[in-house]
Amino acid sequence: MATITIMDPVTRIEGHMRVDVTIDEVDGQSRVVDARCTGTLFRGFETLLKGRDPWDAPIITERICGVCPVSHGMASVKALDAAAGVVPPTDARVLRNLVLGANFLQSHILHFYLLASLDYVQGPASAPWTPAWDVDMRPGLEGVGGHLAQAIEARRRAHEMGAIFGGRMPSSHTYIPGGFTSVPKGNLINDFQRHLDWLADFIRNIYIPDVEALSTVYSDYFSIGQGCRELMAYGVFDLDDAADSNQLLRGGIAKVFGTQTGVEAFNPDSITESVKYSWYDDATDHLSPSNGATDPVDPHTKDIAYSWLKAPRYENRPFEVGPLARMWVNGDYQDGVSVMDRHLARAYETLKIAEAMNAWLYELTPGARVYNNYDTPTETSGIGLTEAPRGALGHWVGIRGKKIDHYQIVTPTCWNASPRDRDGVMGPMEQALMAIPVERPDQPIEALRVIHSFDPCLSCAVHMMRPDGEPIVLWTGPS
Ligand code: NFE
Ligand code: MG
Repeated sequence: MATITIMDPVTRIEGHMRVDVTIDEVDGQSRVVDARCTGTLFRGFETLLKGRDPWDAPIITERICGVCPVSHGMASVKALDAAAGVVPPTDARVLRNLVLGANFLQSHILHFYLLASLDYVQGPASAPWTPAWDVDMRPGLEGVGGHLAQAIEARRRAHEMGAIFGGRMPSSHTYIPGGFTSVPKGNLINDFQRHLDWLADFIRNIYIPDVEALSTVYSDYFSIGQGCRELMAYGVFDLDDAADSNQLLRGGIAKVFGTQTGVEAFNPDSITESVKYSWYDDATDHLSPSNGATDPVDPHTKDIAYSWLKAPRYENRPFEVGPLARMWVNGDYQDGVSVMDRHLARAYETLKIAEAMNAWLYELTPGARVYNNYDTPTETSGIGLTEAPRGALGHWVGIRGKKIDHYQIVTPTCWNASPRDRDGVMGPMEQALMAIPVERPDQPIEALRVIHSFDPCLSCAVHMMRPDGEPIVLWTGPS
C-alpha cells in the first residue's frame, strides 16, 4: 500500500519548504511514485517595490535572502543599468564581481559542510545534530565530519573578504546603478588577497577532496536524482565592459538526453511563469516576467494549487539551474546530472571562481573611478540577468514617472523547486525525486539527499510581507 511521507519543514535548507513524497512498491522495491514541492510562505517583494524610487531596488531586494543578497544586488543594478543604457566603469565591474565571488565561495562551502554532508556523515553526538534519523551512514568519511570547524572558519573568511569592498555581510550596500560605492585601495586589495589565498587552499586541499571522497563512498548516487535533464544558465561575472560582455560562466541551455549534450544559446524572451498549481490568480497564468504579476489568492479558494512558488518555464519546459547547469553549459563538467554530479560541479565551480577572482584583483587600479553618472530614466524597462550561487537569477524592472511601476523576480529555487505547470509537468526537483528507491518510508533519507543536492533556498523563492508590522495570515495550515 502506498504511503505519503510529508517533510514539513525540510531542514538544512534556507527558508520554509514542504515536500510530500508518495512511496509504493514497484517490482519488489519501495520507490517514490509521486512528489510535490511546496513553498509555504508568500513573498511580496515585487508588490512592495511598486511606486518606489528605482535606487531603492538593490537595497530592498538584497533583503530577500541572507545567503545570496549580493546576487539580488547584482541583478537589480544590472536591470537598472540596462534600463538607462549606462555601463559602469571597469573597476566597478571588477569590484561587483569580486564581492559576488566572495558570496559564491561562502555559499557553496556552507552548503556542503553545514547543510548537505550531514545526510551522509554522522554529525557530532550533541544538539543540534541530535536527535537524527537512524539511516544508512557509511564509514570512511570521518575526515569530512572533522572539517566542520574549518568550514565555518572558511565561511567567516569569505564573508570578511566580501565585506572589504561590499560592506558588512549579509546585504551589501555597495551595488548602485551606474557602479559601486567603494573604491579600490592597495591595502584593501592586499587584505582581500590574503583571505582569497587561504580560501583557495581550503577549496583545493580540503573541500574538493572531501566531495570526491563522498562521491566514492556514495557512488550509487551517480545514478540517483536526475531531474528534467534540461539545464540553463543566464551567465555571470562579466569579463569586459561591453554590453554583451564575455563571461567567466557564460549563459546557455543544455539538453542532456543519452549521449546528446548540445549547448544552445539562451533567449530571455522564452521565459514564462505558470501559476496553475500556485496560489496566484489564474488570470496571471503564463505571463513573461516583463509583464508578469504577483496576485496572491486565498489558498482555500484554489484546491488544485499547492505552492507559493510560481512555475517558471523556458519554451514551456522546466529547466534545472545551478552550478551543474553553469559548469555543463561552459564545458567544465559534463559527466552526468545526478545527486553526486551536482555536488562535484558545485565544488569544482568554487575553485574556478576563486582562481578567476585572484586574476581580477590585478585588474583593479587603486583610486580608479567606480561610478558613471546615473540619471533615473523617466519611462523605460530593463532586465538584469545574473547567477546566484543556486542558479539563474533575473530581475525585470519597469519605470514610469521615475518610479518603479513593475518589478518581477525569478529566483533559482523557483526554477528548481517549482510546482507543476499548466501542462501538468512537474518541476525539476519533483522529477528528480520520482522513482528513487527508499528503504524506510518513515525516514526517507534518499529523498532528502536528492532535495539537498539542489541546495534549495525558499527564502529567496517566497517571502512573508508585513506592511503594518502585523502578519497577513492567508493560510493557517492544512484544514
Ligand atoms: Ni536565498 Fe538565492 C541563491 C537567489 S535561491 S539563496 O543562490 O536568488 O532561490
Ligand atoms: Mg517571482
